[in-house]
Amino acid sequence: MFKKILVANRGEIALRIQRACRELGVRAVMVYSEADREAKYVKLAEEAVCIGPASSALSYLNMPAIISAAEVTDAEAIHPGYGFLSENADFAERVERSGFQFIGPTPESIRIMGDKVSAKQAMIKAGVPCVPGSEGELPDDPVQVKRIAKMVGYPVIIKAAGGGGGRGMRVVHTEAALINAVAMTKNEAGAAFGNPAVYLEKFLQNPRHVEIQILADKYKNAVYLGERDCSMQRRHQKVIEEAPAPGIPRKLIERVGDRCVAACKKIGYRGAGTFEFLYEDGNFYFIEMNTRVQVEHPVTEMTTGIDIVKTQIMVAAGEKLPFTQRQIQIRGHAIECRLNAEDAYKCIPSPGRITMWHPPGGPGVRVDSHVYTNYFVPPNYDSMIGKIIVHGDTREQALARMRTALGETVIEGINTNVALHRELMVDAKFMEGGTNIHYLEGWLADHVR
Ligand code: MV4
Repeated sequence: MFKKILVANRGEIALRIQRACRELGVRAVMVYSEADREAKYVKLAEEAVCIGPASSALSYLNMPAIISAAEVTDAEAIHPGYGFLSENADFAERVERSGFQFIGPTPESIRIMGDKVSAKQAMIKAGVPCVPGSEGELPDDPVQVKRIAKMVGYPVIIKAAGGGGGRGMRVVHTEAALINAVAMTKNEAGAAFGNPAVYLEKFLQNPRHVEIQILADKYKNAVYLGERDCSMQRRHQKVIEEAPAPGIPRKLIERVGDRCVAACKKIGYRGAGTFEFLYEDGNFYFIEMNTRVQVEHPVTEMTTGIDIVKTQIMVAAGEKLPFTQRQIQIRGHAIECRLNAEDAYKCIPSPGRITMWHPPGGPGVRVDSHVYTNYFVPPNYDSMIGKIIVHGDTREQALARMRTALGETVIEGINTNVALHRELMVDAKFMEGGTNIHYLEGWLADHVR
């Protein structure tokens, strides 16, 4: 095992990784920007290094500053968390060329999955079900583009190879609009991602977002840890996640999970990863793979009892996966509510000083947050200030525990979305389970006040 690793992130995930290190007996070096001097994990740290000013570009995205921090503190590995440099193949490469272990997949795996065309091609080859479409970059010839779209059937969606997470997409309903839409998406993609390549898919109108968590070691062992339903989102920002996904047959999850595991083995994937799918009318369609730990990993930790962050560190250190697929059991139901420093309904960021922080507790309740009473939420970063995660024997029990937990939660001094979560936990459609990716935006439109 490593003696010391550097945590190249901030906020609740920095604290989460620090906790995993403590359990493993690994020293954690924390990095922080000038805006994060007062963060809890910095105060708790045995070692912390300031890597620059508040601006992300000059601190958490500053590769030389982060690698220098690892050098001066004699760390052996770097954990990138999520966001920032976590899915930057060039960073992973520079980390490894500087003699450190990158806690994540190889730069090559990150690069393949970062290009959505090559990711999809790898998945088709590995037998993972994908959305019907162009099976590669769209050709330049408009006659061929029209032929592909006609075969797939309208509506279609044009997506940038360099996009992902909702960036660089355009829906097309008719052949008359197709060629212009392709040209516009290519132009925007070239400017935004430095890569004008686009591909085409059948546009699914009312899908759910269901993703499969995997873990893999350096010896081609891989397992899946079940699925998460992340359909409750607004503008591609997830708000509530849960596991298992309500109403999806276990046999179907097992079939798709096995394909994800086979794909990991085939491409030599290592570390934690997530296969994102759209789920519609009983079918799974792969869309993207995330090569990092995700915000919503705790719901999977609570239903499997597996510590995903510890396992990431163990497999990066060269250990074998400590469990087989047969040993993984899904128990009960978990729900996560993301706490954001924002207006509950208008979703406008609300940074500032938290004058009172009373997190909930009790059986089956977990709070992952780096904030505390008198903590100042800086305006420079994402507005998420933490997460409440609950576990119960059934979805109904998990919902009851989340209602209780949200009822106990007191956050004063800033606006938060706690009130939104309280309303959603008693919403009839959400309580039923299985709402699609458009549900929350519709709900918010109906609840303007
Ligand atoms: C789609 C789709 C419908 N059909 N692809 C948005 C984010 C990116 N990961 C892929 N996205 C979508 N791809 C096809 N063929 C609808 C979306 C989509 C979406 C997906 C997941 C979660 C929220 C979403 C919100 C709007 C659109």
